[in-house]
Amino acid sequence: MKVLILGGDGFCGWPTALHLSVQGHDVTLIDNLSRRHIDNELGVSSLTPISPLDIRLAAWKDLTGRTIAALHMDVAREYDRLEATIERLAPDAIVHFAEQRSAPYSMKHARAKRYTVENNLAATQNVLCAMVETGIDAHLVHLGTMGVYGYGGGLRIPEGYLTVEVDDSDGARTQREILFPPDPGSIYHMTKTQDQLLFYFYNKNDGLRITDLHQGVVWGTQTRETRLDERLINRFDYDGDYGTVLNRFLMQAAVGHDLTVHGSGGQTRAFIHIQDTVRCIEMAIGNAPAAGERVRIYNQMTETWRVGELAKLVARMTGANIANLPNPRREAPENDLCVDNACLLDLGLDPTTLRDNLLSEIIDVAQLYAHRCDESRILSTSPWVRPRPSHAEAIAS
Ligand code: NAD
Ligand code: USQ
Repeated sequence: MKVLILGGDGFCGWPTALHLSVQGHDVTLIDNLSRRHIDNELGVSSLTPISPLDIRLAAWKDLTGRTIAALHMDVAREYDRLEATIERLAPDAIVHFAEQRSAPYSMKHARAKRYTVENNLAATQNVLCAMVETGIDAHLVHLGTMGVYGYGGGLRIPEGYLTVEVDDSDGARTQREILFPPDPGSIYHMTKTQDQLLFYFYNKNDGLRITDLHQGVVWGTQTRETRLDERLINRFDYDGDYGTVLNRFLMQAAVGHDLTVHGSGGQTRAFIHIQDTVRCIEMAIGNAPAAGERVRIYNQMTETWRVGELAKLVARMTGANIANLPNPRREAPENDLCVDNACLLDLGLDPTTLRDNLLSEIIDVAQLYAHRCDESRILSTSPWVRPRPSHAEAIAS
């Protein structure tokens, strides 16, 4: 299959490019390196020493004989080039990772909020528009997020669609399937809820074939392919904006920092290991929707954990201290989360769950590169709520 990967230099996109290449797919990736630029802007860098993209690609060719083509392109701002590229390559599948993905960064300041909305919505809109204008019948696989649903509310979260019973125009009760009501908790998550509407429209109006993968928090760093050589190593974000919770706890334990639990740690989230991410994408592109099918939505997660329980697990393994810090986010201090993930399990996903040996592997990686950690950048400080007196009173009541 010809596969175009948008955002192929990122944490999920790079291992996906290697995984699909090793499966025999003809892979081209596009990236504008904005993630590396944001690291420069924030004055942080991946804990692992990620190579420049051209070195990564040359190493892959040296080691496997396989070529991955790459284009430096801004999917949100270079529409004409994107359309011409899709026309020229005529991909069978397009995997879309090319969005600003940090919730804390998206709440950091006005510029980051506006950038996140403009970048993410324009990127998704441009891909969809280019698919229609070129007439290329590719299958679009998009990385969405579990956060579109708002983490629970006491319901078992279905895979995208909710069956509701409503009155019809004759007053009789009737059942309808609707998109699960969106309930985003950050500007970033809000862009993913808006992506869903773009997919709904382009699928209904233009018949585009789309799979939206509502992914949980990804943990781990290496996959089978990125482990082959240090030049292929995957990024490991640990800073207060881009580091995600379990990887942060594991690296914090490795460098002797307290584990930074926000609030009581009662927040429950869905998780998936990076090896399962790449496998899920392989399965999604291998099982494209039929012509005329509505947008497929899969919940791409394998287990749920309370943040505080994760901290206790890491503390038990390593002897690290747990610090319950004031929560910079506006989020429920505690929630239950029950998620239906039958679609990917039915396609053959064999979940990689939290196991000591995998957790230890991440601690080993973190210890190996601990000298690259800037401990002053560990705490998460991007504020969800600005000091507006009337609003603060409303929240308090
Ligand atoms: P990442 O930031 O590491 O990778 C995204 C890549 O896209 C980066 O290399 C960036 O340079 C590129 N990019 C961004 N905007 C672009 C643009 N306009 N044009 C071209 N390239 C652009 O993020 P990630 O962790 O790999 O996440 C990938 C996708 O998966 C995101 O859409 C994210 O929302 C989703 N996701 C990630 C996680 C997670 O825990 N990492 C969990 C759920 C969903
Ligand atoms: N948390 C802590 N301590 C920390 C970091 C985080 O207690 O040091 C808490 C947060 O307050 C939050 C939870 O852990 O309650 C998860 O935070 P996170 O940073 O691991 O994940 P999140 O901001 O939700 O975003 C990540 C990815 C995003 C993806 C999302 C999937 O960055 O791209 O969409 O996970 S999900 O959470 O399922 O929506």
